[in-house]
Amino acid sequence: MNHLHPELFRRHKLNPILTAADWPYPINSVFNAGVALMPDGTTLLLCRCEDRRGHSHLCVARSANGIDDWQIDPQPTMPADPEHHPEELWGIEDPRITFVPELGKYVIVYTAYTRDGPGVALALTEDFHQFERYGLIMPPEDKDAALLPHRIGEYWAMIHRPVGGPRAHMWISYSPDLRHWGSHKLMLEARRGAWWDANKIGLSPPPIETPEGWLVIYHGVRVTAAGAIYRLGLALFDLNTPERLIMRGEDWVFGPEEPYEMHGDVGNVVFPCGYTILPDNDTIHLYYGGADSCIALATGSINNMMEWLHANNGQTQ
Ligand code: BMA
Repeated sequence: MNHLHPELFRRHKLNPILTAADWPYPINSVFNAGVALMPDGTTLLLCRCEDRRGHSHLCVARSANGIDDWQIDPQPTMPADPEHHPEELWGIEDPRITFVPELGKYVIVYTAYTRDGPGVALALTEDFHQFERYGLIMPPEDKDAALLPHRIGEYWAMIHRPVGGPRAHMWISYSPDLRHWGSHKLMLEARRGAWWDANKIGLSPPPIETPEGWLVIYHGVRVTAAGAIYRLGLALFDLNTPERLIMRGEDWVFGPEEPYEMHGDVGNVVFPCGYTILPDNDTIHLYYGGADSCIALATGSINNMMEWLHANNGQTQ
């Protein structure tokens, strides 16, 4: 790691690891996958697949090493269900998965594309075959949500990104039952002006629980004359009061550089929705969508991210 180019994340040499060409049925693109490490060590990606209508559904891909030899479900694993869930009219997108020991279940929080814009929906599963939907838990416009893996005091906590004006920030809300949400708190504000994370930010994968706090990888959207650039930054939040910011990095730590990140349906986008943490409890496999067209893998170290945050903390607006 050097100061100018802190290579916090290393791209895998097999990138992109999944594209539409790998799919057993016709799709336009595959990107922005939620991730779960299964009890047998298998990496499960819950991939966002977009069809040629432009609507997305979710499909499972499994791999023993999390790198190659993906076994992809022969048809959509979790298709949108607009008949029973009108909020899924235009598809479901960008899942974030949290294993919740108290429930013995995976909680999937995803974007439901309603006729009034994207909202946040929640479903539970034990096996990624059957899904129990709770429906819309945050009305539009809201997305980029993930559940924390255990209660904070008595309440479940969920990070999300409502849009109510020209700037969009990260919020956190609390619930006694995963259905009813309140005590909404502003968690992290988009910066302003020339910053890489000016005006619009959002949670990327679920936060990582560390002894020092919740380590959050978030995306910032810089709008330029040539379009938007999606990059990643780091922040740390208090373990017991997760809306309390402890540190925020100044520089972005990962951005589009490779052709599969710069060119595709939406160029200049890196968009992770999940990771696995390896048995050393430090190495992370970060899975991200590249240019809304493929899935790629970058590896990193939680300790290195923490060290970098300590060295690059700056809460400037
Ligand atoms: C955001 C997300 C992603 C997407 C990105 C770039 O709004 O919701 O679905 O990867 O835009 O198009």
